[in-house]
Amino acid sequence: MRLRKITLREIHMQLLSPFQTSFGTSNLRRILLLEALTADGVVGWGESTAGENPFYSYETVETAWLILRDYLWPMLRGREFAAADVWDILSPVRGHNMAKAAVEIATWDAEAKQKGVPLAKLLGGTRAEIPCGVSIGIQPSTDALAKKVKDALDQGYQRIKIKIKPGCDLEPVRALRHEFPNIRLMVDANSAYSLEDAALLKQLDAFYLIMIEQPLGWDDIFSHSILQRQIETPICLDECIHELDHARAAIETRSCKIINIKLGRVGGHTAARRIHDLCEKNSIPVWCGGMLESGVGRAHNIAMSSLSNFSLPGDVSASKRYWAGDIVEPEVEVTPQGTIRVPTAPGIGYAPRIDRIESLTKRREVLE
Ligand code: OSB
Ligand code: MG
Repeated sequence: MRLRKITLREIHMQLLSPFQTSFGTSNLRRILLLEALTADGVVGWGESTAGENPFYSYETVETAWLILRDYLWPMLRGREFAAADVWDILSPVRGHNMAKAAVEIATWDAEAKQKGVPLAKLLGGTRAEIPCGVSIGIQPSTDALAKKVKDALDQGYQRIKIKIKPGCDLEPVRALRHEFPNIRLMVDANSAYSLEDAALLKQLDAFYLIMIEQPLGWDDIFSHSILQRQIETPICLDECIHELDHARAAIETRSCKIINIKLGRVGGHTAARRIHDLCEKNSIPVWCGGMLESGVGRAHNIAMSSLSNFSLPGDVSASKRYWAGDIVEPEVEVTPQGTIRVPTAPGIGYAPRIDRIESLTKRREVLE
């Protein structure tokens, strides 16, 4: 394909309730959406998962915008390529994977639409439905947390993840395990601990969690290898895995037993698939993480989750958990069995609602 232009948009979306992690609280999402128009008139949609602040990763909406406009678009402009080539074309830019992913995933949507096939199929996905879990932020009280957990279980979600941070870890986990002894439960620390906390993290073993996600430094694979030798709970890496070599290092050093793949963090579908394939060869199950995405990013997550080694429930859940109204039609819905049906329409299979997107747009730039 050849791209005629790309349009960058910043939209603002209010979360239905604040989302608190060990690194901060999110209320209003600023989301960079990218619309790519091909020479033959097909439109592909992408979303950067860059945050409002450089706290989860160093990227922000501002850095992603700048990198897309000044570096990534000039590398693609006027060129003929397939979606599967984009990751390698953009490789001279080091890092900035969330910026890269925004345009890379849009080209995959466009190519699937050109071919008239669902994106999941173009990527090689084999699942008709994906298993879903929820990620529940830090709550003001244990009672509030237990209520959120119960609501999610009532809706059918197959796995519960709660956020933890120092001072808010053993107690909520103990309380939940007491009330829900049989559920698939896990915790996510978002890098809030250090190896000095190993004894405390070891106490989590008593609660047979299915995993602990990213307890230590955001780019410190080595320390996780030391911690994993000391605890029974499987470690899942999120923040540490930015590229294939990180996944290889984590597997070889036995720093984790599970990997969370996020399209933004790894730079799009091609990079995600390479990590997926490497993990599959090494019997490391993967699951799809979430970044409080709009329906566009969520649709891409669903397509990616249809690949065979996404065998654990991910953080991909229904639109209505986040937004009063999503920007795609239909909204993303979860079945009573806690699954999402992979759409069968061409491309991402959910139609962006242009009227709604326009009304949420705070900034726009067209690059030709
Ligand atoms: O660590 O998985 C994370 C949200 C923002 C930044 C990091 C994370 C998260 C989540 C939310 O856990 C997952 C979701 O989109 O529901
Ligand atoms: Mg995480």
